[in-house]
Amino acid sequence: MKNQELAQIFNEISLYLEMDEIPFRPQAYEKAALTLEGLEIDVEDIYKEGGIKALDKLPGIGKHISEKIEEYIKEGKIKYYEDLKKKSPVKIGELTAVEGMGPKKIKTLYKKLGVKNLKDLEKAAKEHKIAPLFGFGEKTEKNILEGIAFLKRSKGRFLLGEILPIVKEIEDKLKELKEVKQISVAGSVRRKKETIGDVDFLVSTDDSEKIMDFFVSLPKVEKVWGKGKTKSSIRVSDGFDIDVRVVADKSYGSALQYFTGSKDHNIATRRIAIKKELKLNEYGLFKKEKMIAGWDEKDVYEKLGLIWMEPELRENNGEIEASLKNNLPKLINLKDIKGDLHCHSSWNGGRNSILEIAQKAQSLNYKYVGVSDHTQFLKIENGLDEKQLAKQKKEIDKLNEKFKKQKLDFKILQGAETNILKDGSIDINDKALKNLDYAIAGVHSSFKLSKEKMTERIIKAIKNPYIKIISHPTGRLLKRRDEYEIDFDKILKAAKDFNTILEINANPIRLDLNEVNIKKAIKAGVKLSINTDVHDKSQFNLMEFGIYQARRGWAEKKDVVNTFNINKLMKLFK
Ligand code: DGT
Ligand code: CA
Ligand code: CA
Repeated sequence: MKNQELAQIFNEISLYLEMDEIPFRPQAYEKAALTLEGLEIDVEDIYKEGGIKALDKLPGIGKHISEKIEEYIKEGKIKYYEDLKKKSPVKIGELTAVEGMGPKKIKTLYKKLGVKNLKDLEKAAKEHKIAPLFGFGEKTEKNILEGIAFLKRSKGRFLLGEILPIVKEIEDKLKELKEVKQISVAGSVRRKKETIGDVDFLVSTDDSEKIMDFFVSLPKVEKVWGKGKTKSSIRVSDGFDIDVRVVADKSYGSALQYFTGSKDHNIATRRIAIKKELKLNEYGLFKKEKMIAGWDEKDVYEKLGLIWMEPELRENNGEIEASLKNNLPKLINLKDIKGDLHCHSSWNGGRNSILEIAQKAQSLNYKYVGVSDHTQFLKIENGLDEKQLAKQKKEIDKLNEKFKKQKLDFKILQGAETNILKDGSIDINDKALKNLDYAIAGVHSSFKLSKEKMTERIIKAIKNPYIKIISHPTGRLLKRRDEYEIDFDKILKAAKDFNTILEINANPIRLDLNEVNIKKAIKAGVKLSINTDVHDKSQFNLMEFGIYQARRGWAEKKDVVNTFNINKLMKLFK
């Protein structure tokens, strides 16, 4: 899907134009970005079917912008945007990467302090020039410094969610080449790690030159780091690097094993080979000089006396031992999911009505969906009060009635995402909670309490009998914000004692719990729920990333409550 990439570009164009004080056009680009963000269908498909005229018909998109979209689809970039980027003194992409830095702040800081890039921003904050500005203050200044520090620590890594759609696109293009015999992505992308250093492709072919020529001239290529017969490296316009390695067919399996990694997993497999007096490398598995495996990855593992294991497990965290004992987990799959329990509707500022959410969930073959709008404390998100929740229930009951008449095997559940206040109390009374099918609670404020206070705060919410799920339990934002400090073991114990479910938030920027905590939760007998936290029905497809994360934490179907059928789920909520 190019929609989100284009939306991002249009937002940046809007900001560049605004800084140049060009009238009207910034709003036009902003509007186009908004349309693209909310679009269910791939713009590329719209274009392929109806050409530029079909783009023109989209709300908020006129002739001028349609042309830009066409250019992006055809060329992989937009010259107008590249020129603006080059011409503008302000590095917008760099600045928006800092948590809390939006277009308005960037514009003000540029105008008042001449902040053009990350370095300027850090300098201005350190010299306390930002705090006195109107609309900023001490706290913002401190947050900016922390945001920069965090960015430095996670520098050079990209979110799986940003990278995967682009990887799939490039993979599809390579697949079209008739010279390609086999192809796979390898490395951390194949292992579905939450952040990615670089992308690794593996190709088997008899005509390496053809592959490499094609690869280094992909439309997105910005730099070619190197081009050889067996390895080439490029940087794409999205900022990350891709390696391609070419091997002969007979080595494809062992090369896939090697380049999938992780490095620690490889060290362990090689050690096993040595013990058996074998030699394992990317070219094959050898006994003396004779190759005994290499064509096929599964075969390589089996000749080592191991059972093949899913790439998500290959971190040398016990998977080798489990494989030797034939004790590998049977990992959860996307198709096991029967519903989504964390969705926001237009009742609290989401884009879609409850009916639209339900229909989208039905189209995914879900059997239920939980509408869980924010409650009153979150004013910026139009949190609902007791009365509104009661009114919402009527709407939900009516829809469920209708589905029943239509003999649809589908139910909307009424949840709510409540707020765990600073002292651990919930921002809405028990009476309101009691009328819901289930309630979620999450921390949305005061992130910087001491470890003790934060742990106590969350445990207090866990103990509330109406709270069934804790949303995004560690509060991290990948590449932006660390987890808040908590004693996770204590939280697990409370969750177990009070039968409270912990969420794996499927949004690629959150993905908490991490894999270590997921594994711990399963071991402690705590149930999990994989939720997308959608504010727009197009985000339902983020479930995929929650599944990857769950798999990295060794989760099976039975560990995840939204694989249960509705009766079993409701019993759990009782
Ligand atoms: P990344 O790119 O930082 O997200 O992580 P990876 O795992 O994709 O690492 P990368 O791209 O450096 O290398 C790809 C795979 O190649 C890696 O997972 C395992 C293998 N590999 C690379 N360097 C070594 C090494 O020094 N020893 C061993 N045994 N394997 C290696
Ligand atoms: Ca890599
Ligand atoms: Ca690499």
